[in-house]
Amino acid sequence: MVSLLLNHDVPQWLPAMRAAAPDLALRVAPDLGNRADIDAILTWKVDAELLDALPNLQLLYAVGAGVDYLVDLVRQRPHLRIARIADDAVSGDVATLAVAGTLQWFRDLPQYARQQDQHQWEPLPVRCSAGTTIVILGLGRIGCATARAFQALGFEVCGWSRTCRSIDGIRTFAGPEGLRALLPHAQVLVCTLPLTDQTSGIIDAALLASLPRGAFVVNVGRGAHLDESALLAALDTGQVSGAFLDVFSTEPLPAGHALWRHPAVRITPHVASRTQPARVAPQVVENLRRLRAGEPLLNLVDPVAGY
Ligand code: OXD
Repeated sequence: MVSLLLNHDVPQWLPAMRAAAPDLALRVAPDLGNRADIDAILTWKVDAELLDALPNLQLLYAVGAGVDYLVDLVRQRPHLRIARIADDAVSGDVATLAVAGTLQWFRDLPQYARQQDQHQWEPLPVRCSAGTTIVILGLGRIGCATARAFQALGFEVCGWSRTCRSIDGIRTFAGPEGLRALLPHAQVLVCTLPLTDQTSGIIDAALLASLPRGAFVVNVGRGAHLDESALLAALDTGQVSGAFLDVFSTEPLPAGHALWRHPAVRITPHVASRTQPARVAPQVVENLRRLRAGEPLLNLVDPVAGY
């Protein structure tokens, strides 16, 4: 068996990996033991120095939903590969938060909470999901799960991705032209994109100006997708009527940041999903078996595309 270095949430991962593969040779960072033995590292963010200290390292196992933290490291070290976890529970959890963040705005729950504080019975106009268009940016596993979740609630759902994707029952668009065509219809814009050189800063002032007036913005991708100053400006003019943000350009979101106190912004502290080690340890073990056997690995990241 190959040797795996655990470099993330050891209290959860160690028992999960032991249960899935009792014979697996495990190391727990920072105790590397004989560094030359280590073939793979299971990690979220990782220091370049650690990778460079492991002469026989071949594989980075990414535990997070996004792999942008690892891609540059691997581009500079072409002998390394990245495998990612593939788990519908993770995509489902991100979808759930995107839907929850949207619905609280869509059904005026903050306003009703304020009214409840005052014992006020004052019905607001009811918005109808049929006829409301949700645009999902990114049609990977998470984007598809999110599109399906909104679709199940009766919204009109359209999806956008860099390259053409066809998804049963969802209208899909691709490339810059597809995005330009779609934005004027996006009453709700949900970002589930991977962070790459192409998608960094994609939600900028020009994009926000292309949305229908009063649109709602959801970001469960990465903070760097969104120009936060442009969002604040668009909120102040009413071009955007609200936002739900789980990710930020700086995390934790600095105390005193204007987003904290904007009344139309709802914030969660990067909690869209957490990989459950016990669920996914068997797929990690299978990939380590393949690594040892020289067989093709599953769920590899393309370092050129960045996801
Ligand atoms: C992520 C995660 O990649 O939280 O953002 O898993």
